Amino acid sequence: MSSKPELLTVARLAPFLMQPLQGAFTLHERLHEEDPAAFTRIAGNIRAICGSGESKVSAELIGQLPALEIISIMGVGYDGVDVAAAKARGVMVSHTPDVLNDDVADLALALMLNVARRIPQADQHVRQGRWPAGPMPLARKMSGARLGIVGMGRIGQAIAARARAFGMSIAYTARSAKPALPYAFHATPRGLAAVSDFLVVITPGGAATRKLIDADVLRALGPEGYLVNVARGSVVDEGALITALQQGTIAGAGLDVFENEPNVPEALRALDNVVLLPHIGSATTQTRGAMAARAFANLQAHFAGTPLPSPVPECR
Ligand code: 8YV
Repeated sequence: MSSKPELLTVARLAPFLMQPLQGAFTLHERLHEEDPAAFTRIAGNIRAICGSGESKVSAELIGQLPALEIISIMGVGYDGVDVAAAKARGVMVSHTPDVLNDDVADLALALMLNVARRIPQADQHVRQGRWPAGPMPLARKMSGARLGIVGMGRIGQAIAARARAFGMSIAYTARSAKPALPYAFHATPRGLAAVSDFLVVITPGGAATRKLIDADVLRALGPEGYLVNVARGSVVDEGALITALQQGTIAGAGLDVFENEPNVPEALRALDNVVLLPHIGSATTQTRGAMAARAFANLQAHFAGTPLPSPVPECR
């Protein structure tokens, strides 16, 4: 019999996380989904869960695991975890903030440039041999434009720092103003959208921000405005966004996240004024390696009885 703690994975985890996990734990890989009957037999032994930012860890799953002590998420977002249910049971929840700030901020700027300068279409213009027949239509300048950031946390601030180098004016909305920052605060996304050329969404997902960006906000952004979402699909009303893009209510959108990943509505895929990415905000070798190391370090610390490097705020 192994004396290693038993751990349930609730996502397809990268090999560079699976390898250390295999060394330290007896793993049950997504057994709750793969083989529910076998899962029921071993559920009482599970002491840890490891998943990704998109993983669902419901109150029901937590309820099936009487020996559960910790949920380690490899991601900064943990909106799929029922933290209240975990806390009620004394189960710790950890995540991996900070190490992905650069990558997600880089990607936000890339999406802004790609959608405004129509870089995917320009690439196609060359590849498909259309250049000799004539130039591309002119695009939209990004430098010097007005940027509105929805959510001014660590990644929001990293986006703002980059946008400053582009000479953009920066404003934001958040739960509360951050007087230490040199950016204009707006109380609502609608008010912010009305004074923005680019509206970038980088707020946590979950019930508090569900469909925060709705038809009203998009109308305020207007026909010259671009929406970029590198947060969670749930923050944007996807149906309202598709209508706004189809009708020219806004100029375009750059999206790394969607309501029902990995499924992206056909209506969105059919549009020419969007750039669509498969949730790659943190997807570099360097950053995913750092996230995996942190997710593992949280587990190690827990089972060593030492403080976790990065518990979620609710568990601090
Ligand atoms: C990843 C993310 O998609 O950190 C998050 O919240 O959404 C992403 O970085 C994923 O969690 C990687 O495991």
